[in-house]
Amino acid sequence: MDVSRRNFVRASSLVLAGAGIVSGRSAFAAVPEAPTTRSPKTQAPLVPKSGPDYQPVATLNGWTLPWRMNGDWKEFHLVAEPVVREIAPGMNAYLWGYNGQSPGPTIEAVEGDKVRIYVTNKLPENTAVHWHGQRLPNGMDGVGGLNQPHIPPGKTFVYEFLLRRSGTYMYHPHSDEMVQMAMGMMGFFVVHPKDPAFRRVDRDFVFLLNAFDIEPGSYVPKVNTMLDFNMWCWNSRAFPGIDPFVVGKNDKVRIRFGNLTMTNHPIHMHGYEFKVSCTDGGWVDPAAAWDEVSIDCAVGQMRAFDFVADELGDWAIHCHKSHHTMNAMGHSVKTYIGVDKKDLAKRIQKIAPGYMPMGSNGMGEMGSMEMPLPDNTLPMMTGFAQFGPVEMGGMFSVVKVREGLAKNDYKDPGWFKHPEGTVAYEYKGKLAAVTPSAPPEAQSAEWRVKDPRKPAHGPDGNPLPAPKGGAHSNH
Ligand SMILES: [Cu+2]
Repeated sequence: MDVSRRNFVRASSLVLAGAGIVSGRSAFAAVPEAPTTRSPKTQAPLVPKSGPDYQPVATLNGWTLPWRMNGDWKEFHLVAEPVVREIAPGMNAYLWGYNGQSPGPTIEAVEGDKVRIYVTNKLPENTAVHWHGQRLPNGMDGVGGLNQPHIPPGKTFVYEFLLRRSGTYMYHPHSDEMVQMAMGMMGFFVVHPKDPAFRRVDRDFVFLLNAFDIEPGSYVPKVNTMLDFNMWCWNSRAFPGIDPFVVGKNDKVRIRFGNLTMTNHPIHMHGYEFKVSCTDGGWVDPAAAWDEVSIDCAVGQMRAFDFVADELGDWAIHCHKSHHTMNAMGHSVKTYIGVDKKDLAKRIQKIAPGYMPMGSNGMGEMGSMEMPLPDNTLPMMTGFAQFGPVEMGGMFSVVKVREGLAKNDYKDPGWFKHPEGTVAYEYKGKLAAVTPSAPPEAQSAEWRVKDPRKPAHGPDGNPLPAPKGGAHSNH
């Protein structure tokens, strides 16, 4: 595990303590260590070395927070702090998070555990942590001012509660909440069932949906944005920076996510139908679950769905709002479909070398462009796979189903090797002439430019002819 330690308590004490070998509490520092990581890679799930058995979750481009046992308390230490997060190769964001990353590490424990969570505030302002979805004493609910004093910079607060229900939860600030969530502060919280067999799966993936508004060429999110975000992320990563969901053939798979953006996200997976198995309100009775291929996740909600991975392949998984599978710069671009801009491009290139016209034939061409971009900016549509540019960004990844994977092998297996005769192919025979359905003027737009200071005359000095019926003109 790619994790460094902030203080002198060694990783091994986690294991020893859990196994009950260390008995004297004086062996512990007063406050448990706060491990930290700089890596944005998906780290190996943290298999429990003691206590009830469970299948640990894989946090997409993230990790699980190690803990120690102190008597019968499971102790964790979160540090709220500024972090640098790689959104995808080529772009870093200056965010706020926990223990070196945004989102913070996943907290995993078991139904019936007593958890003690230390929270140290290394931010320049107050914070507080709310444990979204948990049943707990009111004073542990983490709403600054309402349930507890805010945690001032430099101070450490302690939260203690019993995990009464297994399920899918998250944590996030409830203190200057808009700013702190816009800066990336959030984390997943999974409570495993006490009965190791209950709703058990072979692979269990978790991630949070989050969004940022980061101007191309800059590093810090604009925190007052309400709707017009330009980076649509899973665990503060955007395609092609989001790791694949690697699963073995016939594995029982669970994918869980929570939405801490300002809009809803219909999450769509190709190749399978699935059943919603859990929300932040609890487990869905199997008799009440129906088949879906997309599930909408509203703001502040969490959803988990289950399926059996019996179809091999590279299956896309993405938000179905098409603007959410795009990176910055995609939203304010004018529509130029049907406009031939070659001549215009040549003229602009005289004053702005490197200028590229966008989208005469749609914007798919953007996916393969090597266009000069401001520093620290991701292309709007990008990513390559075995058949060419994928023309995506934002909330997009791939479920890679392969034969013969070892139990906890999450390594990217590369692209799917399609059996012969199972890939869409070009028809090379003769085709009858295809008559276009649309009239000619709808197939290529005609633009006329009028100088408002002059009468509408053509370059020859004669009045411009009336536009042909239906043709677009800005006269
Ligand atoms: Cu979306």
